[in-house]
Amino acid sequence: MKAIITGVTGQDGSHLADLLLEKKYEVLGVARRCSVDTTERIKHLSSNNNFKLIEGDITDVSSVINIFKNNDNVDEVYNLAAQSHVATSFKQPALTWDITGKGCLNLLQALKDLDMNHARFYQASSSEMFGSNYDRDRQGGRYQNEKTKFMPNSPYAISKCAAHHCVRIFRDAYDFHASCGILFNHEGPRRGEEFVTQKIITWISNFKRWLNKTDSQSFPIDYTDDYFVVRGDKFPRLRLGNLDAHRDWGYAGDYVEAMWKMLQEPIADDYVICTGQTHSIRDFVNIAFRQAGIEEFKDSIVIDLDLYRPCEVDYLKGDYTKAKMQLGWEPSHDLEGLIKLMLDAKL
Ligand code: NAP
Ligand code: G4F
Repeated sequence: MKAIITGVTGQDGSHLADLLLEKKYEVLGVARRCSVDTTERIKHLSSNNNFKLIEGDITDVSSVINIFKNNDNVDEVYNLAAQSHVATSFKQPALTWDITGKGCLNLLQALKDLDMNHARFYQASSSEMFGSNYDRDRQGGRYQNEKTKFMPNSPYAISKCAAHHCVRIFRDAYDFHASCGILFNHEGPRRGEEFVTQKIITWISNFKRWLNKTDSQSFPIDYTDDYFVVRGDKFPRLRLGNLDAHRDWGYAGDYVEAMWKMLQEPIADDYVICTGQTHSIRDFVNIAFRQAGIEEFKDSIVIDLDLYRPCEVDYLKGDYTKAKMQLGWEPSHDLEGLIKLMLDAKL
């Protein structure tokens, strides 16, 4: 089997490449040219003969066409490439649209024009598409599943909705085997440091190192508005935005397994992938500080209004019943386990 992965240098792309290589696939990873090395997450694959990096950018139609023309026997295409940072999408909305929205159309249209709809297609849709919407269960609890209507709240989410509907149209109109995974937040040691979970975990590990270095057992810790200070040695306090938003956080390694399972189904379809549990950012902070043994510092976080978003997604809690029934998929990590995994990797 041969697969193409766009976004292979990202968190999910690197996990998916590992999974497909384990399953004896030939994997082609698409990476765009950059002035610095972006291949940290796939360094361990550099000597694997079944893995090849190819240069390409999904906003550049001719580069997409060339990739497919040169690999017209490809069995599966996974589109994971995106400008995936929601806050950035408010600052660079048109770029986000070009990559996260139109990029998906470029891939589908190229496959169609090249008569390559034999290749099964996966699109990385997102729980961000639900925005401020949810349904209620019999007890009044809020949740989102495949039937919940999208109400996007950011340029990123709008772009993902457009891509999601493109997939549906190519499935219905041109007989593509194309599936969307509506994935809720998923994290792990390979998560980028600009996302809130890894930002907190990275800060904790640096702070603990600083505490050890300064011999803070013997000397008192002073606080300024922005820093901890021990004997003139300063360490920046953790600055966060909205701590009240709720997210359904799972482990990225589990979620790429679901992507692969979707493409093995005889009929293409869309699936919600999540844990079914929700926690606030404040809960995440509390658990992480406790697990790291620095609970007494958890109230020293600086709330930075500049880190609030113009529009927020307040509450995400998924229902993965369909994925469980049809794909036999279930998450393996709860939030405690996920935080432990991320802390162990950093510490
Ligand atoms: P990520 O770490 O930000 O990775 C994004 C990848 O896209 C990177 O490899 C990036 O390459 C690549 N990319 C960006 N622009 C590109 C372009 N123009 N052409 C080709 N490649 C480009 O994201 P992730 O967390 O792995 O997420 C994977 C996908 O799932 C994304 O589409 C994301 O929107 C979606 N998603 C993620 C989550 C989550 O919680 N992680 C949840 C739902 C959906 P560079 O290394 O060059 O930047
Ligand atoms: O970690 P985040 O940046 O993830 P967000 O916005 O939920 O998006 C992630 O999950 C989506 C799936 O639902 C993906 F589609 C998307 O690509 C991405 O992977 O922020 C989580 C929450 C937000 O409510 C944000 O306002 O944390 C809040 N937050 C509070 N302080 C912060 C910060 N987020 C970031 N990034 N940095 C902060 O300092």
